[in-house]
Amino acid sequence: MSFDLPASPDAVRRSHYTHRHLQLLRHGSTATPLRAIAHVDLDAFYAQCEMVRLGTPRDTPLAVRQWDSLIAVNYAARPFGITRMLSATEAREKCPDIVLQHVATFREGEGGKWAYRDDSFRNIKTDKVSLDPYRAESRKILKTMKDELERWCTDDSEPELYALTQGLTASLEKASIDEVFIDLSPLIYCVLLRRYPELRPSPQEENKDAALPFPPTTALMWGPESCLIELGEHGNEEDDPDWDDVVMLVGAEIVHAVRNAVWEKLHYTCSAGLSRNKMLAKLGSACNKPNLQTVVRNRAVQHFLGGYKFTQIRMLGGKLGDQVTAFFGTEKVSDLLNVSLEQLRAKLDDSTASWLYGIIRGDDRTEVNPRTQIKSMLSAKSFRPSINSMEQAEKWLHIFAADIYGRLVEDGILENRRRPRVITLHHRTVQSRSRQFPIPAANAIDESLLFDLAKNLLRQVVGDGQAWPCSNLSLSVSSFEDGVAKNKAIEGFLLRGEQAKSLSHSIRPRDAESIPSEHPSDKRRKVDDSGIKRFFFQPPNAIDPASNVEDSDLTSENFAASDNEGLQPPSEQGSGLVTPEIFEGQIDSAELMQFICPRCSKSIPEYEREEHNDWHFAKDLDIQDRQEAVTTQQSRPANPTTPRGSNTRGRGGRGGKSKPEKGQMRLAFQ
Ligand code: TTP
Ligand code: CA
Ligand code: CA
Repeated sequence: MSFDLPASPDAVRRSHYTHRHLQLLRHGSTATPLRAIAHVDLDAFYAQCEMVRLGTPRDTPLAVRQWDSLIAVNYAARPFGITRMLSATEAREKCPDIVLQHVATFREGEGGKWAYRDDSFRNIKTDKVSLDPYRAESRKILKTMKDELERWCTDDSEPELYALTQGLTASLEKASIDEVFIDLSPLIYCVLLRRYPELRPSPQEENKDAALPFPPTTALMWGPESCLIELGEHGNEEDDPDWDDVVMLVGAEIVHAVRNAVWEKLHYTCSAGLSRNKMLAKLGSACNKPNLQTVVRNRAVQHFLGGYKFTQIRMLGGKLGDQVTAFFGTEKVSDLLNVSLEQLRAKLDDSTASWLYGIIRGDDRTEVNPRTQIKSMLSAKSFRPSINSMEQAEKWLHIFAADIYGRLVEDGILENRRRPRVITLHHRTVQSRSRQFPIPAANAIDESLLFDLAKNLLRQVVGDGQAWPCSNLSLSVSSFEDGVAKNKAIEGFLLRGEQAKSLSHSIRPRDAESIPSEHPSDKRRKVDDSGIKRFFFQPPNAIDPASNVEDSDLTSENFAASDNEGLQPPSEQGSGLVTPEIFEGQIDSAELMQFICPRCSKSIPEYEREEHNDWHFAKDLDIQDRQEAVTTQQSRPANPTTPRGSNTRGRGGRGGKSKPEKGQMRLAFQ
C-alpha cells in the first residue's frame, strides 16, 4: 500500500486507521485508505435487454446480431462455444436452438422511427442500427441503482446520527451503456456511524490523527454473493480485520442490495467489483461473471495485481504497455514490481514513471465523476456499395435527423433544458470532409430544421465537387448549451425575422466574443506537456465525455468518430474489435484514440475532437469577420456565399478512420 499509515502505540488494540481517515471517507476523498469504489457491469447486456423484452427464459441460448455478426451472447449460449467472433450461421451450427435477435433499425423511406424487423439482417443497404432500446434500458437500470443507493442514505430516526450524516450520498458515474462506478465512501461512513457508535466524532476529540478503536469483531461474515480475492502467500487471513475490511464488508452489502434491486425490479443480472479505487474495482467486476461480485480488500491488492499482465491494466494496453514491455523485458506486474522508481524514471518521463510505479501497486486516485451531460450526438451510416446521388443521400439525412432528434427529446430539448449550437455533416469519398454550421438560436429545433440544415451542408459539399461515390455519411450536433431562459426566448422571438439571413450568412455563435485566442489543447499543454500526464494527472474523466454515458452517447460517438457503422463487425475484422455503431462501452480505448487534425496537423485525443473542431469553427468565424471588416473598409462588398463552416479535407476529420491500436479496444482481463 502506498498510503503512510501512522504507527500505532498499541498495535494489538488500536486500528491502523485514524479519525482523519474516517473523515476523509465521509467526504469521499481519494486520499483515504478506507475508500470504497464499486464497478457494476451488466452481464451480456444487449442480450439481456432482448431477453427481458421478449420474455425469453434465462436458460435459453440467445445472441444479438447486427447483420450477420453477433454483438452480444447470453450466458446460456456461452457453453456452446458461442462468442462475438462468430457469424450468425456459425452460431446456428453450434447451437441450432439459439435465438438470434437482430438489433432494432431505422429504415430508409419508413419515417424516423426505429423498429424491430424480421428482415433487418439482409437489409444492411436500407437499414441503420438503433441503440435506443438499449439506452432506454440503461437509463432504467441507472435509476433503479440510484433509488436503491438513496435508501442507504442517512435516516432521521436518531437526531445525533442525522446531524452527522445529513446530505451524504454515493456518487455514481455512468462509465458506458452497461457499467457504472459508484463511490460508496460517504454511504459507508453513514452505516459505520450507525452500527459502531464508538466511531462517531466527539466534540472533545482534538487529535484527528489518533488511531480509531479496533473493530469489535474478529471474524467478518461475508455473504455467499461476494467472492473474496485470496491473499496469497504473504497475506494473512488470520490477522484481525481492521476498519478497511469492515468498510469492504459494508460496501459488499450495499453493492449486493443494488444488484438485487436491479434484478427484482427489472430482471437484469450484473456483476460487480469492489475495492479501494476504480482501477481495482473494474478489474474485479470481470473476475466472477455472471451475477457475482468480487471484493478486492486492501490486504489482497498486491496478490491480485501480481497475477495480471500490466498490459491488461487500463491505459497500458497500447503503445505505452508495449514500450514498457520492451524496456523491462516482461509483461508481468510481478516482475515490474522489482523495478525501482529510479529505474522507471531512467526509461520513462517522470510523470509516466510515477504513475506506472503507483498503478502496479494498486494506487489509483481517479475520482468517480458523476457527469450527466451529453456533449454531442452522432448518427452515421457506411455505404457498401457507395451511394451516388443527392437523392439517395437525402433519404439518409432524414433518418439521421430523426435519430438525433429522438435523442434530443430524451435529453430534454422540448423542455428547453439544453440545446446544441452546432450541426456538422461528415462526408467521405476518397477523402473525408466535414462542414459545420451554427444552429440558429432563434429556431426551435425539430426534425425538419435538422434535416434542412443537414441538406444545406450536403449541398455545400456537393458544390465543392467530387462528392460521389460517397462511402460514409454522418450528422452530428454538438456544443450544447443550457436551456434558454425566458428573456432569451423572447429575444429569440424578436430575432426570428433574421432567420433566413442567418441561414445563408453563417451567424456568429452567441458567445463569439469569447472566441478562444489560444488552442484549448495548447492551454493544457502549458500546464503539463506529457501525454500520460494529461490522461492521469488531469484524470481523463474530468474532461472526457466518453466515459460518461447517457452521456456515453459520447463514448459511442468517439467510436463512431473513427468510423461509426463503417468499422467492420467483429467477425469481419477477425480481432474481436467492436462494431462501434452499437457499442458504447469502450472508454479505455476511446480515451487513448488520437486523431490528427487535418487543419492544423495536431494530434488530438479523440475525446477532445469536438472541442477542437469547435475551436477551429470559432476561429474561422473570427478570421472571417476580421477579413470582412478589412474588406468593408476597402469598400468591397463581402461575398455572402462564402461558406463559413469549417471545411476539412484529406485524411482525418470525423470520417478519418483512426482505428484504435490492437489491445486497446478492451481490457483483456476476461
Ligand atoms: P460488454 O460489457 O463488453 O460485454 P457484455 O455485456 O455483452 O458481456 P459481459 O457479460 O462479458 O459483460 O459490452 C456491453 C455491450 O456492448 C454488449 O452487450 C454489446 C456491446 N458491444 C458490442 O456491440 N461490440 C463489442 O465488441 C463489445 C465488446 C460490446
Ligand atoms: Ca457487460
Ligand atoms: Ca461493459
